[in-house]
Amino acid sequence: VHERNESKESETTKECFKYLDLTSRSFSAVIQELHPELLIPVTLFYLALRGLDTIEDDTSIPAKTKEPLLRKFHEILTVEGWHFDGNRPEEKDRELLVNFGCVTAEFNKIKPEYQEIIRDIAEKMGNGMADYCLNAEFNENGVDKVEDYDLYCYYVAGLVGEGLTRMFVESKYGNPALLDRSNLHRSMGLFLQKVNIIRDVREDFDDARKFWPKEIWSKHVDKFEDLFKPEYKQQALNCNSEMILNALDHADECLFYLAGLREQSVFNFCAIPQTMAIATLDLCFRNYAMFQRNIKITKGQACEIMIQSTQNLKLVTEVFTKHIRSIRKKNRPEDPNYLKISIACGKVEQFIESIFPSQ
Ligand code: PS7
Ligand code: MN
Ligand code: MN
Ligand code: MN
Ligand code: MN
Ligand code: MN
Repeated sequence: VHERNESKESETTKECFKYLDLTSRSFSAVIQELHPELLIPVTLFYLALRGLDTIEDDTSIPAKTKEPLLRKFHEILTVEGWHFDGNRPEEKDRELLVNFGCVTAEFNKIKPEYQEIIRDIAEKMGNGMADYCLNAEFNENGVDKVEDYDLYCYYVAGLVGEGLTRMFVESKYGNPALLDRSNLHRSMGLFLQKVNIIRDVREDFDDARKFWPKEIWSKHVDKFEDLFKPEYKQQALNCNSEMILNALDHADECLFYLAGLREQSVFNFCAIPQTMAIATLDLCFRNYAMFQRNIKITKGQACEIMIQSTQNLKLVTEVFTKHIRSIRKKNRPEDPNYLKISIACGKVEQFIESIFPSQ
């Protein structure tokens, strides 16, 4: 929709886009097509939170260093030249924090209203991350109740939905009514985060991180690690179904949120991750490979989804309908959540039917 004008960009702006490319795979392309008013603010928002997450994810940083870093990260954003080289060398996005000076330099140049939104969300997220990752119980046993799972996802993703919504409204490219619907922007974040946690279960387990709540997995296996043993294949699949059922609950609110967007580049930016997420959920449903290795939708599928997600809401709902039907088809009566999954699919289908009646 819009194109960056590289000839007019400063050196630090170019550096920020370099780190956007290096750290995001999926977000970089959609962010770079945002309306010029939002392009740099959203890029800096992304890089700030990516920096915060790179500190959170690094288990080699001792708690006494990590806690103040997470809690004070929002203050660091305005400290010209601040950077951090305390990540372990293998940490994926270490380079971003080593060269964080380009982010702080650009941060001080954007409209104070955008600075304030980024600062506020980074403060809330950093404190939320600190509460979790410094809790011994969470580190040893993972997430306990579904309520704790929702709160963790709210800190790392629901808050991103809030911050982006505030930016859209600030720029006048978002409907101010969206600000009063906190359940909607929270669902936008939670749906993405939950799909990420479902899909990455194997990778996270290999890193000794458990995000699936005990309240759910304990209904299927005695120990979390049993999910990865071939003799518990059916239990693992049923547990996965219950996690997917939990995530599906957010799908209708995501579509409702998308229905409130008017500007095309903002719509595309918001819609693409959501259609990718529903396609990923479909790929994961009753797919045992998830417990053995990392799975991903194919490049071809991703391309097709991108095209369908950058037109209008009708085509976006068609992507959702296609994957909801596919989930329904794979649903099995032997699954303890068979009925609930069928009802959850029905709820999404009915919502779509209410906005686009078939006759
Ligand atoms: C500011 C665009 C559009 C209203 C870095 C976009 C990690 C799922 O942990 O690398 O490496 O497996 O796949 C993004 C709502 C957040 C939620 C969250 C900031 C949608 C730091 C995305 C992204 C709100 C915490 C994927 C939340 O990362 O995960 C901007 C509206 C960052 C959004 C993390 C995860 C993002 C995530 P990991 P990924
Ligand atoms: Mn993290
Ligand atoms: Mn991460
Ligand atoms: Mn990551
Ligand atoms: Mn993940
Ligand atoms: Mn990832």
